[in-house]
Amino acid sequence: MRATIWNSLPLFLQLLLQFTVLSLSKPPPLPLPPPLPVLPVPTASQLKWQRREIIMFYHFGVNTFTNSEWGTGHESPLIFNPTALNTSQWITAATAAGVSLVILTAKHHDGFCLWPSRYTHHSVAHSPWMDGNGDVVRDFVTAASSSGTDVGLYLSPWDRHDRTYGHDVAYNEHYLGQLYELLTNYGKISEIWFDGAKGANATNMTYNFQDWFGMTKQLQGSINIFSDAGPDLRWVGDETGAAGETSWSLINRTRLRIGDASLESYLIAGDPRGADWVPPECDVSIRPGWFWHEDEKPKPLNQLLDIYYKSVGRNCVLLLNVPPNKTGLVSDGDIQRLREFRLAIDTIFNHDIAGGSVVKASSERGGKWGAFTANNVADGEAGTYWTPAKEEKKGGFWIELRGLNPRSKFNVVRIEEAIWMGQRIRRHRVYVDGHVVVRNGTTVGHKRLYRLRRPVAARRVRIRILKSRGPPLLSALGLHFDPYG
Ligand code: FUL
Repeated sequence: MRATIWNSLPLFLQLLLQFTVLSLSKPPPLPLPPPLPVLPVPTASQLKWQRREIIMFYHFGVNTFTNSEWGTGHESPLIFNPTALNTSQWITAATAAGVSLVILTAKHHDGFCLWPSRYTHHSVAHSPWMDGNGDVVRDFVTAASSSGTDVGLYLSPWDRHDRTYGHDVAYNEHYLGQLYELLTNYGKISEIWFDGAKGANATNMTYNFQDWFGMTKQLQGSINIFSDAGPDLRWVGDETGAAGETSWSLINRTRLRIGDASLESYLIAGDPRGADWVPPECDVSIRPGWFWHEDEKPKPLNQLLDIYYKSVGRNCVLLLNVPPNKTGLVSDGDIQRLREFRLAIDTIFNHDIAGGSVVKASSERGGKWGAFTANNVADGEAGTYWTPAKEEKKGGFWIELRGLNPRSKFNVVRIEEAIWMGQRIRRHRVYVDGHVVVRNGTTVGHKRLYRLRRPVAARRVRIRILKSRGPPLLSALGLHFDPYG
């Protein structure tokens, strides 16, 4: 019966019906997967470190009591006597500033150890503090872990106290012995600082860095090793808290040498052809000195904000030093400044004028129903990104925020790359309502912040990417108002 009705239909209707049934039963098209990464890419530990944005340093030791920056190594341990040392107070100061990783100078150049190292008499064990039974490193890691804060340690290679210094085998053994104590007795250590500094007249000494790095990774698998030459994090090349306008996480590790001042400009900029992912860390002190001095004061808020824009806003992590004082506490003035600093950052960045706006791009990988649409840059999700479908012949790739509220003024532009897929952007330009506001932009990286000269109101903001290592991947584009300028 059914066949009879079917056969009685005209042929064209039969074909049309067959075609409709077939196309309705076809499975929906599969979404395009992400594009290939552009190597090198960060490790999980490097990525975690980068997302912290601000971390904290504590310089504390005999210098705190002698009003000096570089101790001689001849200080008596008897001078180390903080009357009210409270590492929980240090950590509270850090968490109030939004910091999730804190680094302590376990041993500075003077060789005095803040833990009772069995390889020296020059330590807290021979000081009057807690009758020689104290351990600042222990107190520090305990206070940090009870607030969920990660810990890093600084162990100065240059040691002006130990008699083995200058004897290559003996001192490398001594150093490895101390490093072993720190990496095995204090739980998880997230960062280790191998400082390249030494005085011009320092005794000649060859450090066996490869032995140190090897043992460190063996004992703490997820640690990040910092030094002038990485292997995981590199010095930014200055101590002013400012990265370069061009700031690559890529570099060629084979070109680096610890303590070589001639490499500073290479360290600052990094290298777009670098084979290794070794991102820059910007270390700077909240005060003029690294150690506490009675007559010094914390930097004003606007200077700290400037540092933030020039470090975090240039693809770096800011390592901010806050030196505890003679009593063993972070001074009230520094705590107050840290609070103001956090409040200022939150005030500026918690409100994004671009949030939820319409976003258009030169093209979108997988089309407008794909997973890589332009809207991803304004969805508030760190893990999504826009990437184009194809090469653009003229003018490069572009992405544009549209339909912005012309009454909402902004003076900060924030651009973020999906760096877990490789750092790519080499040259870009920023336009506000068709006018160029940033002409010679270079790298972006984890975060690029531009402070405009004055607040503007606009309907459109466009980023043009003129040169890139492979197709660009933008994870965020934000517009903010900074009232502190
Ligand atoms: C430098 C050292 O000489 C300073 O005293 C300070 O520790 C700074 C973080 O690194 O190289």
